[in-house]
Amino acid sequence: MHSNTITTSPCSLLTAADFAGLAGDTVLGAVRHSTGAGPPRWEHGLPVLPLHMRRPGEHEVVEVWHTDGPVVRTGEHEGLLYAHDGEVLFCAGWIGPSADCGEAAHRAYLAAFELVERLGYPNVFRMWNMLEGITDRSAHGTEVYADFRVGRGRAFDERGRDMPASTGIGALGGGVAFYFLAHRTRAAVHLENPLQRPAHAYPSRYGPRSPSFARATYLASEHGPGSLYVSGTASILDHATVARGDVVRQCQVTLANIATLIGEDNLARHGVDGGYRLHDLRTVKVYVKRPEDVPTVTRLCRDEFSRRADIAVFTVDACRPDLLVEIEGSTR
Ligand code: 3EB
Repeated sequence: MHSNTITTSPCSLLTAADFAGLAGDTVLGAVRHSTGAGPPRWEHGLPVLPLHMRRPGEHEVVEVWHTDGPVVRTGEHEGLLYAHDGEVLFCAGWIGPSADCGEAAHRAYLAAFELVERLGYPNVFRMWNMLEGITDRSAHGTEVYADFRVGRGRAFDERGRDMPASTGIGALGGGVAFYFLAHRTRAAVHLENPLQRPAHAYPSRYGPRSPSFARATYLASEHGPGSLYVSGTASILDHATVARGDVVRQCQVTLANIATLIGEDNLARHGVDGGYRLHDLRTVKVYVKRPEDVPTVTRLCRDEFSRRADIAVFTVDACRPDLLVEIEGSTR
């Protein structure tokens, strides 16, 4: 359906040692899921975001966004570190610990939108938001995740921007951090899931401002299959959490949600030819609330996804206290 030539940036999930051994010229940017967080920094001239997503004893997972572009340019804009290769932009930012992350999220997202417009990568197609104490109360007595949604939502409204695929998930420390990918052209299709109410239309009982994200984003390619980016997906049907307290069923509902989202019927509904199955997701990140559920969830996911998929499991909270598991993924 799209005639633009698009290359996308494949992702892999590596150990720190494998990351250290990579040829630098294949990397656009990276996220270190480690035991400490902080502002994005330069490593070998490329932007790297350290996130506190691992517990003591868990090995670091490095999420690497690759490039085959011959020239990677880098820069900094209001604390955001970025790299771009002529097609894709990787950008990372850190809000850090604060009494109210809403105002900071508003500023950070406005800076991000300003950057992508100025650099000519207007199409933000995937974003991640990691929030320490996501379900805690902030100094205002409101929920941290609610404060964040309000600030982020205002930035989307003020700039009239499309809502892309996203993850909004807990972190073990470091306040709020985020990173995103943007494309030079506009050939992105933001997908909704017929089994789930669009997040921006959740009822107000979940808080003051519905979250601003799509269930997935599809990028077409002239040369072959496109790329699909699936948002953090949970055991939510319509707007309600289902299978409270039952991690096996939550995992099954989540996987079924993703299967419906990426399947042929739903893509056709959005004007996209073809369809995907769980086996086609080659980079998968799984978030599990309770450490004791990790073996069960890992086994269920290994059974459903391809043996060729990179799968990483993180033990962090999701945005609703009753969500025990959340899963995201992308094709390559
Ligand atoms: C949900 O479906 C679970 O705020 O960016 C999933 C993906 C969730 C993204 C976000 C939140 C976000 O509502 C939570």
